[in-house]
Amino acid sequence: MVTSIRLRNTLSLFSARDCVVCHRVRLVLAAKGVTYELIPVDPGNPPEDLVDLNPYHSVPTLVERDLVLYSASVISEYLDERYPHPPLMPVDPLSRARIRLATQRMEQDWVPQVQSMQSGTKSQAEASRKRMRELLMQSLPLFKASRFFLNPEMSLADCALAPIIWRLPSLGVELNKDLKIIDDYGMRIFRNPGFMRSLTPEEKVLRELN
Ligand SMILES: N[C@@H](CCC(=O)N[C@@H](CS)C(=O)NCC(=O)O)C(=O)O
Repeated sequence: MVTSIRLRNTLSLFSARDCVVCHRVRLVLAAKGVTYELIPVDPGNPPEDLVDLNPYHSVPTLVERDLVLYSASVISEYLDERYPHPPLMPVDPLSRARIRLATQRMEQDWVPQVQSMQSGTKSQAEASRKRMRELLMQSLPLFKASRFFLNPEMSLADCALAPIIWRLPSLGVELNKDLKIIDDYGMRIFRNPGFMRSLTPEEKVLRELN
């Protein structure tokens, strides 16, 4: 139940300042051109409002009047349906299922590596760097297959993936010659003004665009 929270906008997002999962939702909002109130949160010390609204106290959490959503996939799909333009999912069921599955694999396999590189011990971070390089190498054919990930147009899969690619060099995973195709893919998204709008100041400084 919404308690003490007094939100200025109809749409508000509780978000960490540098979080690959929160960034995913900010990128969906930016791609849609939706204005919203950003409520910065330290995930280790969630504010009382967030504790009241979300039983997991996790970010991202989206609030729209009486609606409270958490889990980046649930929020992203809701936003894509609520703000249909531009669409971030293909129309045919097979392509939609492929994009959902790829996004779920990113949540389960890729995001934990990023989080371990950001806040794990030195040996955990090194193991995650190695695992991340393996994941990138294994997925090279998918990056070669189409302009965006598994799709000719930008989709919710790219909103999950681009925040990961953005952080890699700052986490010690260089996109060198072997991975140039992934660097090129990232650049196609990073050069979009919507991507720049999706970044917090803390995330903006993680990379310099040439
Ligand atoms: N499954 C969640 C995971 C998001 C997540 O990992 N959030 C982190 C911050 S980057 C968090 O809120 N951690 C604190 C907690 O879960 O209590 C989602 O998809 O939204």
